[in-house]
Amino acid sequence: MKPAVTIALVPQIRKGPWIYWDDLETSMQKAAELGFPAVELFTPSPLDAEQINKLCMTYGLQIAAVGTGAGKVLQGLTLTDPDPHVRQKATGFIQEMIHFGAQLGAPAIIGSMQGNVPVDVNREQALEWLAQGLNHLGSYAESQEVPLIYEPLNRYETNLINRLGEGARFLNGLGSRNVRLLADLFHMNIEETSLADSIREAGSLIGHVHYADSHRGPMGTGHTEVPPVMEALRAIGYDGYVSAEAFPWPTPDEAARKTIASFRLHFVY
Ligand code: LER
Ligand code: MN
Repeated sequence: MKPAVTIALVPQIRKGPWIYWDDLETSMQKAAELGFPAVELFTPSPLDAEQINKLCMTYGLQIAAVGTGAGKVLQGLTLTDPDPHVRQKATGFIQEMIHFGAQLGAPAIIGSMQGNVPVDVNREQALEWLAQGLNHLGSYAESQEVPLIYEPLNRYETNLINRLGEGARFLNGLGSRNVRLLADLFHMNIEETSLADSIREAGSLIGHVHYADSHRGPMGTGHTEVPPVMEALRAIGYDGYVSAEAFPWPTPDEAARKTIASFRLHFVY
């Protein structure tokens, strides 16, 4: 297991749950100084991968993952839009983000780009559109030698799939075997009966973890019990990233410090 910290470069979502916000290089430098081995990027669109690779070499960092949610926030795209042209544009945008991430050795995450069951569309139809999107994008990611990460979100953000167990059943029914689950501890705190049991049940399907406390502050500031979560991740042999996607409370620097302190308290890495 390896810690990571998020950097968001989308000013329109300034109030969102990401730790660092401002300049990419300054944020990478700060993450490296605190001892993070990796950062996760949330960008409006693909950036220049060569330039980012250079920054990674300068600061000794890896890219843990790239988020695709800007496609929804900035362009209104989702994989379950009733309009086939919008679904196609959503798929195209995610494909570009997969390619961007793959050049950095990082998977792309499908979170809010999954959308919702649209009004006047039945649930089965929406899930079929989601499956089509994930199958196509999972195969594309495979051709780029990265997995694709699918994130169940809490009920206030999607009515498609809210729990890891449902997500696991859905992924097991796909044609593509290259899609993995994201266990976001904040969404799970709202939806799961037990964080640890859900992690154990999802097992090797888990490909990425978002690390935030019960109220989505940095880990250690809320009431999530971290030891059973870590024990479950160890038990399933999880060796991926545990990436701080949390509100920058009280400040980005302080939130990053609290996060790495929590990692150090609960992991040996
Ligand atoms: C959204 O709540 C979230 O958790 C992100 O990782 C996906 O956009
Ligand atoms: Mn998340």
